[in-house]
Amino acid sequence: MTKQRLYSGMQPSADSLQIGNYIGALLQWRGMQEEYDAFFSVVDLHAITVAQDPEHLREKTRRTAAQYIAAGIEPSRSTLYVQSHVRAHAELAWILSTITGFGEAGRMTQFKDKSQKQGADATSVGLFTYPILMAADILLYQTDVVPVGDDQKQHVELTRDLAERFNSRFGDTFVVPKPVIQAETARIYDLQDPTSKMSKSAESHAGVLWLLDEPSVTAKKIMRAVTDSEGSVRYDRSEKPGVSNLLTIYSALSGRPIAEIEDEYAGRGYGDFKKGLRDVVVSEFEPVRARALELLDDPAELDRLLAVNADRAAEIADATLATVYERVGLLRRG
Ligand code: AQP
Repeated sequence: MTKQRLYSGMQPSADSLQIGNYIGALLQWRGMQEEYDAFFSVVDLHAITVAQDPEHLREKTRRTAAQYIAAGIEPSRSTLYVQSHVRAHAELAWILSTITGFGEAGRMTQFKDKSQKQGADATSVGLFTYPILMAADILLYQTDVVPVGDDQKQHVELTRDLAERFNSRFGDTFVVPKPVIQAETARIYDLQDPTSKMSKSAESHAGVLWLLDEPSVTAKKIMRAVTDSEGSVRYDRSEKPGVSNLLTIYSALSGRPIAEIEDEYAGRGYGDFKKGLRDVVVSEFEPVRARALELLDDPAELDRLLAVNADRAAEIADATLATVYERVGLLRRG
């Protein structure tokens, strides 16, 4: 039986990924790559929807790819590539933008939130059309499933609408993909502000656990994580967001149920609990960090791997794009 196809990606928006990216995305991707024909991209074209320093962007793109591999995404099994290496993404995004309603794109809540924060003049048209580029990413590969966080669900819904609209106007062309929404238990919050999602672009780094941080820095951040005055290790998302977040991380990385961890630390203080968590996180991150740094020591080899994977991706993407051009009625060059 042929495997279903899966597509997902991350923006190279920081030098290191954070533990939310690791638990919420990379661990799940790693687990899915056997069952699916998986495509994982570093979405650099999405990253430039906010201003980037060119040299730094190149570096962040390599670093993101290295961390995918270090976390267990195998470039010989899954197709792991850089979005801008496959030209069809930008080309299909243009075609799809011509069948997207202005009002429809304007209803995307992520755009509304981000543009409100930045103000209209600082907001690029690229940020507005971001979901259309994401639709192109997914549809180029005839994707069946898209694992995403809850906040991306609306973008996958738009992708489905565009695929259905194109298919009904121009004839069956795209597979209509389904979102696989990440469990709430995979959502990680900032250690200093445990009601906000941990994010690569957080203003303060004090509550962000970076995959590539030195172990001593990771340890310090965990020991300083915000808790509460109750003193009991108990999961209660609304009343005890700090402790609940630490329990989520502990459980996700150790593979142990939250109730079992609560039992282990019953009657002991937060200090003990945090030390236990520190050991779990540091020992999980250490080999990933070491492998990522090793890969980054040989950028030529990393670039070679990415090029081989981009060729594999382009073969599929170009075939889809050729069909799209044909269906839309673009005159092909003689
Ligand atoms: N805190 C989180 N908990 C669980 N999962 C998370 N992801 C991100 N933060 C958490 C998942 O990681 C992937 C990253 O996708 P992205 O790079 O396109 O951007 P994002 O979702 O907006 O992630 P960040 O880290 O917050 O990046 P910036 O700051 O650049 O916007 C997705 O699968 C996401 O669900």
